[in-house]
Amino acid sequence: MSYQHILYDSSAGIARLTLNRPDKLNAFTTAMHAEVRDALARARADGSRVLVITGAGRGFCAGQDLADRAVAPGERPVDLGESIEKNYAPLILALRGLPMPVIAAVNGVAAGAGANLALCCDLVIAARSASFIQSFSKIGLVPDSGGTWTLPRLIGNARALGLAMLGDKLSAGEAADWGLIWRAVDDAEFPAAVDALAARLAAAPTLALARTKAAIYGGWERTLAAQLEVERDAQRELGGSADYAEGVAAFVAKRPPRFAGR
Ligand code: T3D
Repeated sequence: MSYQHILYDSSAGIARLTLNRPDKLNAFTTAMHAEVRDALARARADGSRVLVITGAGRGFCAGQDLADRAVAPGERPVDLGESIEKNYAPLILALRGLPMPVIAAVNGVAAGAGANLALCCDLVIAARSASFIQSFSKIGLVPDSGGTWTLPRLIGNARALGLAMLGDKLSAGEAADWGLIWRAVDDAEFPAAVDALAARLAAAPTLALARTKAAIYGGWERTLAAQLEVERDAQRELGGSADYAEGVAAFVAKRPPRFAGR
């Protein structure tokens, strides 16, 4: 598939997906959703060990393209439930299910589903000038793309409800202080910080990170006893992995490990 609305490349184990409709702050259209789906399947298949998602231009993503939602008086509105079912929900689940770390490199404003796309990623790093807006209430919707699930888990009900009901802009710095994201970094340092984070994760034991991600997200649904079983099963599997053997050998030899990701 050739891409009109995103950019994708993968090298040295690092896949980079750039939402590329900068004039519209990278708002999602149906066509862009299809391209992102394709790119995520590529990242799974092409040997990538980390995925970085970012936006072209001054925004990260402004959520759904609202120009596609305007209706003339008397015209039937688009079935938003169908749009969620076909596009937004599969996107969030695909990102959560990717067996590698996913970095949201939030270069600018992230609004609506764009904010929740970022927040469903495993590590969110944002430029200090970036911001997060749950803009749904401004247009009469609920936070979607996992927002009502993710926000209270990350920051508690009080802050989740404040953000969701008021739709106010939260700066990257505040988001980091609240524990909503991993880090906010000064704009001048942002590209290098993203590259360093991606390179570090691309050299990490990918299979162990994939199991870590699945265990942590799945843990919200389990009892402690059930979670201990998940950890046991993961250690049983990982104990037979090439990366574990390498990690132990490197430790004993007092040298840096060279993980193959399996
Ligand atoms: O519909 C479904 O399928 C259900 C799922 C819904 C998921 C959702 O995401 S609903 C929420 C949709 N998003 C929004 O409500 C955010 C709308 N955008 C804004 O509130 C503002 O643009 C921002 C706060 C994000 C940024 O403001 P600012 O002042 O920095 O930029 P701007 O001037 O508003 O936007 C720049 C351009 O991008 C502008 O285009 P123009 O006038 O220069 O041609 C603006 O119209 C366009 N743009 C920004 N966001 C969207 C958009 N165009 C279409 N859809 C957008 N969401």
